[in-house]
Amino acid sequence: MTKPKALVTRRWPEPCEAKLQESFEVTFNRDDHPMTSAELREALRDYDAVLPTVTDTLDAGVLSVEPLRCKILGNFGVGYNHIDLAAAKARGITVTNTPEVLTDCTADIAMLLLLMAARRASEGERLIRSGGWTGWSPTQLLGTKVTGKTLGLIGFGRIARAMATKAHFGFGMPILFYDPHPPAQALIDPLSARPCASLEEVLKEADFVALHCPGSRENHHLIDGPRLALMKPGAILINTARGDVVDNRALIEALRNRTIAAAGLDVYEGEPNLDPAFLTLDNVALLPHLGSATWETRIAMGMRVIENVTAFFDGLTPRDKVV
Ligand code: 8YV
Repeated sequence: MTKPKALVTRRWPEPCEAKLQESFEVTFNRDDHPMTSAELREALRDYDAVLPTVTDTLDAGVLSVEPLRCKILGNFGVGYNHIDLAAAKARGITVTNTPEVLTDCTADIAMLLLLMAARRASEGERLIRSGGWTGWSPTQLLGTKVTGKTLGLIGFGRIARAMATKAHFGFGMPILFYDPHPPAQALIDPLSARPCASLEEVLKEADFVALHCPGSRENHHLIDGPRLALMKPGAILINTARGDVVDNRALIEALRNRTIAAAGLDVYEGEPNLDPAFLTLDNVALLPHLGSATWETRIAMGMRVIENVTAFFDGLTPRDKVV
């Protein structure tokens, strides 16, 4: 039997690339460049399966290609805001993602950013690297205590709950959350987490606010200027979800005017071209979309994509079918 043809849009860890080749005739993007719309359109014409990542914009225009050969988009990642699901569905293309395997590592990055922003870690490292550190002093780089402070979560899915577990049991943090589709009570109770009736309630009450909602049209600029203004003056915002969940200009203003104390960001509007004003602010910790970036997790993500596309070509419903 001939193997289905698959295109991997970006380089994967080697064990995943090797495994994929066992069952597919695979083309790799050897130099790992982000693919253009034209390349993606060509891929949809030439391959049975296209295995994209967050850097591939598969919008209605790209998905309108004729003739269409692609039958499945096996996304390497849990978020699929870069794929127009309605357009994929209309073209009869199955879409899968990779939930669960990146939950802990993404929550770890959210916790890392929380600690970095609260304890001014980036500023400290910059001071040392610049050669400007003249020694310890009682008032140098004073930050905000983390232990015992209240953590507010926007969205209470898997990653938010993993973050809550680390914060609550590791740092004694009481947990608040807002989620229009909350999980089962049995998942809330062990964390002693308090559901809030509105997003605004979380913003007003929490010392740290971490965003864990999906990137989507509905959540575009969910955190805007008026909502940032509701946060406590000493509060810190953490975003490991998607850049456009936050109005980045409004956040820059809030950080500049110290309406909030600080932020920790892993994702940006228009990334990798983040607003240069972020680079002028000391009270923001910046990471380059590292949420799931561990060997263990990236290998597990690749293997999960392989599991999904293999099931699909075996005539089964893939475990992580989105549409
Ligand atoms: C991925 C992520 O690395 O899975 C997601 O949604 O944001 C990241 O952890 C990236 O999206 C890969 O496509």
